[in-house]
Amino acid sequence: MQRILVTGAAGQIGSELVPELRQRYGNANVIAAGHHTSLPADIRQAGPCTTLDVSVRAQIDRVIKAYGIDTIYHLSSILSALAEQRRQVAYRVNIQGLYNILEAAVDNGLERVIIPSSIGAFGPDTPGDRTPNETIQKPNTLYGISKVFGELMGNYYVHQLGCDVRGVRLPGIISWKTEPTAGTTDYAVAIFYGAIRQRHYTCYLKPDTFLPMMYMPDAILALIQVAEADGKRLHHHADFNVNAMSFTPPDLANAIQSRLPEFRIDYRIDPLRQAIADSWPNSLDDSAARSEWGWQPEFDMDAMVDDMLENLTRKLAAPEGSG
Ligand code: AKB
Repeated sequence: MQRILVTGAAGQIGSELVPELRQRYGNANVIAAGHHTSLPADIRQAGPCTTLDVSVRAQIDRVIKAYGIDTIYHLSSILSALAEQRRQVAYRVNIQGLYNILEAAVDNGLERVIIPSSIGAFGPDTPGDRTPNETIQKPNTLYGISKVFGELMGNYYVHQLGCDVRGVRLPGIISWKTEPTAGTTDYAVAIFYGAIRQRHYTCYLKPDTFLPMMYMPDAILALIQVAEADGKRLHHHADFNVNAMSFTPPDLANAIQSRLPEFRIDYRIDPLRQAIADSWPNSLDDSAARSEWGWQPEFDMDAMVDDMLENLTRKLAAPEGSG
């Protein structure tokens, strides 16, 4: 039976990955690490939780030993837009924290470490359409540099130190449980809050910004499938492209409008996030993930929009603190 530590458990992905892992491996075997006050109530109530600053190596060792951890899903990360504004914090969490996790994994003989990468690991010189798994990676953001660092370090720990590190390059993630606010692709979540609450949204990216996106259940599926894949079939390790759907803000607005006819979108461009988005690809070639561990997303844009509107409408109608 695995004993799993999830860092960044209060974040957009962590808050949904922890319940899914607990369902598969048992509540007591999945330890959620995050600031206690920010962990969702369902996570705090259902199983073990701990506070953990990943930039302090001794804290990681303490948690691994205290809970008998053998697998880490390392999700702590400062997202792209915030990383440009808070470089020191981004360095501490995304680079120092990741290094600490890998070193702790080797020294404590862990079985496996899962580290998500991102489309942020690509840059303006990367081919933008069906970006190959192996390609030019010269990101011009601190977030992107930290993601390339994570991929290269992950592969280095696999090949030089025999540590089983795996990861997928996630597109923008759309979800209704925990709202992300520090990234570049977050408009594709915020638009649903605007549509349900005010039937209006002001988008900070230009209408022709075409980006790869994925619905949360597929992101959770990708992380768990890559973690559970047969190691003998893997030629890649910490750097699998995964693709699901791509769209522009008007594409998404039209899909929402066909369900909520009064919905309107307008635009006020944020130069910081626009520049980041312009450096990212349109879509990814994920044939390596498909052939090495059977990756296949379940949600297209229409299925995602239906599910988002249904779940977010229910969440926003519920009394404060009930979910
Ligand atoms: C961000 O926008 O920073 C993230 C990502 C694509 O990695 N959602």
